[in-house]
Amino acid sequence: MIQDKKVSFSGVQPSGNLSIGNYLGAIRNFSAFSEQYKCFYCVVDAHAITVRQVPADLRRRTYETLSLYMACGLDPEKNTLYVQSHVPAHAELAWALNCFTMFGELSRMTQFKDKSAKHSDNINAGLFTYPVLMAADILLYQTDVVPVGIDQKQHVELCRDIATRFNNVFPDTFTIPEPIIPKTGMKIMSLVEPTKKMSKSDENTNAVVYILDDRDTIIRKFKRAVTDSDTCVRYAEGKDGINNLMNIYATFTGKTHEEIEREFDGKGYGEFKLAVGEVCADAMQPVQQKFAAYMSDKAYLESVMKKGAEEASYYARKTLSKVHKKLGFVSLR
Ligand code: AQP
Repeated sequence: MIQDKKVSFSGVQPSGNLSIGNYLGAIRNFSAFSEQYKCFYCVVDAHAITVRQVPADLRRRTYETLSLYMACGLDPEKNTLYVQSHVPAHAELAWALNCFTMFGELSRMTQFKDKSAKHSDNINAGLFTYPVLMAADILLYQTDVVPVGIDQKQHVELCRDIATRFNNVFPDTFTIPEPIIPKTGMKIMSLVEPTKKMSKSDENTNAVVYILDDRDTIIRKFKRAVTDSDTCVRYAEGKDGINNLMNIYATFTGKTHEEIEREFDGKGYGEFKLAVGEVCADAMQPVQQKFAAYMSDKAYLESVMKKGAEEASYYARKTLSKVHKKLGFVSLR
């Protein structure tokens, strides 16, 4: 609890142009917590370097991700918005937590398996211990809830295990967090390989709809989305492409699968795909306009980063000092 409020924490990596997966699975849900919770939303640049990044791109995307947070409705006066590398306590707590995390646990993480297969030339220790840094991100703020897409559920569960293990040795150190997974939009799939998650770092840009894609590009990508040889818009096993498009349409419109099936009864896939593209483009337009305004004011963005880093550091240092004291580190006053 901070100031009698429960705490919400989440983050997004500036590892590519943000996708509608990041938007529907995570960012658009963040602002729902702003009134009732003390919210920390972080641009997790330290996580991004587990995969090689072009430094200039990483720097630009850090500003862009912060701008997107605000364009999606996060008010920096009501939420602590900051950049992970500006708060060194994240890396410091991660070290301590590494010593409470088992090799076997990290070996079982599906994201590690996927990313090490994808980046077989660079299976670095950071990629392996990524979930420990994520646990530190969360536990530093005595977080109660973590709004994330379902792909991150396994990491939040590991975070809970690490915190519980630490608390068993040193009672009352960490709050045990709960993942909050949205009912719809929890896993948006690739438009080209709909059995695979839509990822911002996918090399095939047709597989991903980016938040900042223009209207024509969004509609073109949906028109080309892989479907099946059936012609009927219905949610069913084996219809991964259509199921994904129905989920995207449902998440943007709030309609159920049954309502969507009725709406497109007797209509072909072409008409349905166009409708999905249009609702997505309509939803992205105001976000894009606000994004452009924020990006044109770098000084303002830096002032938000600075204020956020100061606020976050204040709470992070409190937890870190508690941890160091419990571990037996000597503190100098
Ligand atoms: N396809 C998705 N559907 C629903 N939610 C998603 N998220 C990511 N992809 C989808 C959610 O977005 C938040 C931020 O994710 P991240 O940047 O920390 O990393 P990620 O989960 O690894 O996302 P990407 O897009 O796949 O990034 P890359 O390509 O760099 O690995 C998280 O809450 C995540 O669940």
